[in-house]
Amino acid sequence: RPTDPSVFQNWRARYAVQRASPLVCPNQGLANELSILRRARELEGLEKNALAYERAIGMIKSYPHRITRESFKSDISKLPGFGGKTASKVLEYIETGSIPEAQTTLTSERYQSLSLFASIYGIGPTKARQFYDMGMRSIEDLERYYDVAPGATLKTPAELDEFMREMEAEVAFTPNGKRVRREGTVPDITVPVALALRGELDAPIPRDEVEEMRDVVMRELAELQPGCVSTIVGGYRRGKPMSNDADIVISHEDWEKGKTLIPGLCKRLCARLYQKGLVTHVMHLSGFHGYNALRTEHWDSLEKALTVFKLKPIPENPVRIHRRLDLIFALPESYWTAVIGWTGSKMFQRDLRLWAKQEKGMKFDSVALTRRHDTRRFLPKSEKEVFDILGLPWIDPTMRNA
Ligand code: DCP
Ligand code: MG
Repeated sequence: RPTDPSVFQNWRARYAVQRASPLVCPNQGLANELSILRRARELEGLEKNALAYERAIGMIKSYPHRITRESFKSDISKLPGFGGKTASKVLEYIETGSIPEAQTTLTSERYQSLSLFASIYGIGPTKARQFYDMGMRSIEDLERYYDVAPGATLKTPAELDEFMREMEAEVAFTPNGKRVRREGTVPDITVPVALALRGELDAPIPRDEVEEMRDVVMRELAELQPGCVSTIVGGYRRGKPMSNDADIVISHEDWEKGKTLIPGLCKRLCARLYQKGLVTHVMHLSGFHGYNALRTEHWDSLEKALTVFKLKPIPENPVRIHRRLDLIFALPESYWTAVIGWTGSKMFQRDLRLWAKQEKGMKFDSVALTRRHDTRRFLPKSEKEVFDILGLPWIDPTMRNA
């Protein structure tokens, strides 16, 4: 279904969900420079400031012409969010082809260390600043701190084995309602694993490998539970030629049976993939409610597994490396909101929530679309239906790169 033509004309609109935002825009150089400033603010914990830049970048991504001195004056300067500071940066770019502050930022030791630290999965801006304040500057400093040998081929910790055993036990026991295992009891292995595997996890994943990962996962899932459906989401779905991870949203084709078949399945799939050596590490599991998960009236969330995955070597592809893989399980009634939420971009998703709340009196998130005044829940049967309910023109995933 092609993008509604009106959204290409709609570049003045306030919400990113009203505009088409291609992966690469006519002013990509400017967007990239502004992104450095946005990232710098984010790393410094200046959230509001970062968001202001992100909004401005989003507007620029939807502008269909090259920005010149003239079009800046007639169009861009009139857009929301292009007041004093942002406007002066855009003007600098128009005059010189770069933004001086962005260039100084790139060469500053602080920015370099903070962005290096925060490039490790599991380290956010706050932790990165703490490390910097402790005097740490390099990856070697991080390795010493976490006691990870350089270039270590990390063995899965014994705790993880124990955890996976427990997990299987729980799955076997829950139908009797005997055991509840609470979240958060697994040791947090995220940063040490991400650090040890960083050379591999840093490498971008081409589209055909993302597809291969999905095929392998779904083949294993079919052995556990026939009739499951899936959509590859994230940057892949927005058309990125290379992704930093693979994100897959999974549900069941049968709207009724899915309500009881989906809960608990994420864990069982993880255990199976782990036994087969396909999932090598489980960084995080969430959205589980013990055996409550099987009492569907209380099951109102998504089950997520953030994992490290490694395909088996094949003759055509003898060398395989570790990849980040996120699995998201949704009940059929949550499937399309989950697909939209996880397709992103982050900006698109944020404005979707805002649009729903401010313009439609609704609440959108990855789990459900509801009307605020009476909490009536909509049950969309397609992605298009979600857009229709929200009164939005259809935007193809490849035009959601705000
Ligand atoms: N998302 C979400 N909730 C989270 C994490 C992500 O709703 N807890 C959404 C926003 C993202 C999308 O899911 O746009 C995928 O997240 P990624 O971090 O994987 O980002 P992308 O897939 O967009 O890019 P890439 O993975 O290539 O870096
Ligand atoms: Mg992704």
